[in-house]
Amino acid sequence: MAARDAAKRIDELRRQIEHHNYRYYVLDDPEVSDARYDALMRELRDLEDAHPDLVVPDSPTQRVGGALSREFAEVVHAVPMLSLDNAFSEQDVVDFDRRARERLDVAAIAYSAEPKIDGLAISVRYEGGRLVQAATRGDGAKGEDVTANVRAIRSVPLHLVGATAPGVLEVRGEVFMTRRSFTELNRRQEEQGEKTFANPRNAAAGSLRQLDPRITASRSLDLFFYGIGAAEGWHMPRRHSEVLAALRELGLRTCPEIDVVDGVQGCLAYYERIGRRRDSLGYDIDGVVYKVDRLDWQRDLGFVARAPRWAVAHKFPAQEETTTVRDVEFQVGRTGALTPVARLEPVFVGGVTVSNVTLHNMDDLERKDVRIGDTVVVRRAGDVIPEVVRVVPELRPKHARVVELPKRCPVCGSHVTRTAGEAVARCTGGLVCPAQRREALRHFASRRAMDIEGLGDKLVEQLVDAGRVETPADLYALEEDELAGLERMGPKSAANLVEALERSKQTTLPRFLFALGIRDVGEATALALAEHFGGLELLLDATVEEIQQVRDVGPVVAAHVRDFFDEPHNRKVVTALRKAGVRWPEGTRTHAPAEGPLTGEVVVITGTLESMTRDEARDAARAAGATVTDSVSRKTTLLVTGTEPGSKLQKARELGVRIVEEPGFLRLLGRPGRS
Ligand code: 9MJ
Repeated sequence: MAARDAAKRIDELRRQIEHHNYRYYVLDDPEVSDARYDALMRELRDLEDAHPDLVVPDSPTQRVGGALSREFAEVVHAVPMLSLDNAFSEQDVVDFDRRARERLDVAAIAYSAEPKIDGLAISVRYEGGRLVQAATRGDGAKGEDVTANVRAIRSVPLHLVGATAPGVLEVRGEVFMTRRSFTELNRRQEEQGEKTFANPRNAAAGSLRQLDPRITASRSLDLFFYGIGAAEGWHMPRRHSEVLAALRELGLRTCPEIDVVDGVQGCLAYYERIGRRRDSLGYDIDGVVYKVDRLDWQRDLGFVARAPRWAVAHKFPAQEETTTVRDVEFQVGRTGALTPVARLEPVFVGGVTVSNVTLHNMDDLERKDVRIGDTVVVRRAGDVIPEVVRVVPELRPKHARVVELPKRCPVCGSHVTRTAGEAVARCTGGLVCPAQRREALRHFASRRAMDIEGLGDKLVEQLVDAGRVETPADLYALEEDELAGLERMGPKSAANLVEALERSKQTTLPRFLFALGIRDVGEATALALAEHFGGLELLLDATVEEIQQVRDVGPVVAAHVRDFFDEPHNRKVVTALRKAGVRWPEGTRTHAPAEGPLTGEVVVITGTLESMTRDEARDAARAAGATVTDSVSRKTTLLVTGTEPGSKLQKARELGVRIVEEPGFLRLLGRPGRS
């Protein structure tokens, strides 16, 4: 291409690219796809490569320059950059508004209400429409020259839009990083073994203060403008809100959440509104700013020290604070899981005082390397449960103590196990641990376990609260008289319960094993264990390897079984239960005869059946020789469907499992008829 044509095309491309930047960043309304935009940039770059003499510093291709060799130069702000007074309560805002009205001698003030972006204040100077300088706030009077880096921020125009640019315009705004860019940056940093940033603000600061603008360019910073400093040759509007509108027309991006509100009530309503949306904005804000909208009133109000009397920052409660870890204790949950909980020096964060915070499990605690005595960053965002974000290693005292998993349960003294590959540590005293008592008793009495009719959740709770029952064995010592005295129990139901307890003693080994509540031992596993060992004695003394011989039992479940019976407390309860008269026919295969019409089938039952309950259907299938499981897998050979079968049917179809409906199932059982 001839030089003349090239110059023309280059000019055109630059104008188009700047226009698309404006549409994208300021209006948030792009006209072209990213691909089209990239194609324009590529064409411009190619042309400039072919005609190096046509390259100018403020071409869109020249945003990112080479590295600075020295420190940042000092910049004296033509008009000092302000700081804001803070309001920490509604009362502070009410007082601010009252003082302003009294000084102005007016009844009501309209305010520009703006999110307070949690970033770094910056001043950008345009001369004749061209970006010539950008500086940090510094001490307000002078800052650092970060022009090369601010040029690398894509939402900052290198040229102002429109034919009549002001002679001089210094605009003020906040540089920040979106949460998404922050997460992405930290991911990259981690991948490359570089240090990660604690929060988006630090990441933005670290990225802006790079001597090499190529690094800044790679870190996706953003910028919202919110005011002006020096202005020459500019028609000054009458209101702050009009200044913001004028900035947008010049191609300068402002925060879309900014609004004009009436009086202090309007301010507080805005605060509530933005506060509710705080977590969904995509960037961090630490409060809202109210500015008297009329500029003549701003002038009348003036300044105290360096803060204006016409603006105030209404802060949100901080979402992150530091405090120290006094101790770490372990709580035991209903299922025996041990949870480390940090006891903190109480700290006010996210609007509440936090003195305890869960560390979830040992993996989490070890990954964060939390030690007793450490200083930690605690975060509470919105209604989310407070958490320890990280330790501040620089503040770790010499005597900081590593947290160790207790060998014994802090509640019942039983052994604690932590299976390799599992994050959670557990108390093995399933039958005796008070923390697990209710759950254990409920399970023990349930229909598929010992089937103690009349012993519901409420009653279990009453008996435990009254201290009458600690382990399942204690159930069998309950007497009619004392039961009759309990709330909502009459003599009749007491007699019924004692009878049900008596009846439950005659059980089967699979039911008994299931009733013990051994971790991961469901009905199918209990049955398999019972069939394999034939009786309890052999199982009690079996090694992990021997237990693993049982059908469908892997190393993890085998370890749970072994741990359970290794715990003396549990064995004592088993002995006590047998002493109380709990018995089963030894050596027989109670539920699964070796042969039947469904021998070899692995059956799943789903949906509602008409002629029997699902439990009855499972028993019938087992009695017919089938193995019954809960979920459809590759091993499943037969799916029995009732009405509303749900997702299991879909899965079975995908796996090509044979599917029968109720009549077909009854035929297979050898009892067709009804239906
Ligand atoms: C922030 N940080 O978003 C001001 N700010 O006005 C807004 N900061 C400010 N305004 C005068 N929206 C001094 C600082």
